Amino acid sequence: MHPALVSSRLYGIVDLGYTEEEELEATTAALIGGGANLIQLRAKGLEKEKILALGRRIQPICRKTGVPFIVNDHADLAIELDADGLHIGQDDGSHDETRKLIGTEMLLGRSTHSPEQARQALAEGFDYIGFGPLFPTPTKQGRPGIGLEHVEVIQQEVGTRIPVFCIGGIKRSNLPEVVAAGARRVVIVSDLLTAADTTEATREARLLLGD
Ligand code: TZP
Ligand code: MG
Repeated sequence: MHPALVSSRLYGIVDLGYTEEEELEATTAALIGGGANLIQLRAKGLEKEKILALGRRIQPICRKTGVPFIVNDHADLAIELDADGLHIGQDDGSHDETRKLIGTEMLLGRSTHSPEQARQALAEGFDYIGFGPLFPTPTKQGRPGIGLEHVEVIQQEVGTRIPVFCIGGIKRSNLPEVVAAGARRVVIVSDLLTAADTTEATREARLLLGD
């Protein structure tokens, strides 16, 4: 397991679908302050120049606090921003061709939507995976929830080798159920970003994840 990820439990995403541009630094700091162990910049539909500018504001905060900064989708932007990692989806190319672009140092994560895809990502050599959406979520429209039934087996088979972050519709309110189903690590987007106090919400999520 990548050393930077061994103790990771909660993966926070600064998603421009929820976060106002002016709030970028404050939201990043709030997620980190509350205990998020990784930060991703996700800006679906924005132009690359724009994402680059946003990334330049987030990256230094992550660097200063020692929290890995992950860029969604764009290998070139991850390189340009001197990010700690890149996250790609099922349709964004193979592990090997992406690894060639970003070099050996950066973390490389993959979204997976089934047990087969999770096993495949481990076999290909990804550093971590997202597994879900567990529940349908407005943050990723058009994808059915895969439910909790495979969480335990994937945590055992894949999650003991590389971090498995369960994702999709996870909230503080259902987190106990997700943990009881076998999840050890999670990504939570909207529940943290729409909370009245993101720092406090993040802290609560960390507590609910347990030791
Ligand atoms: N990939 C699978 S579900 C999802 C992504 C990016 C969105 C998760 O967001 P939320 O708001 O925590 O459901
Ligand atoms: Mg993608």
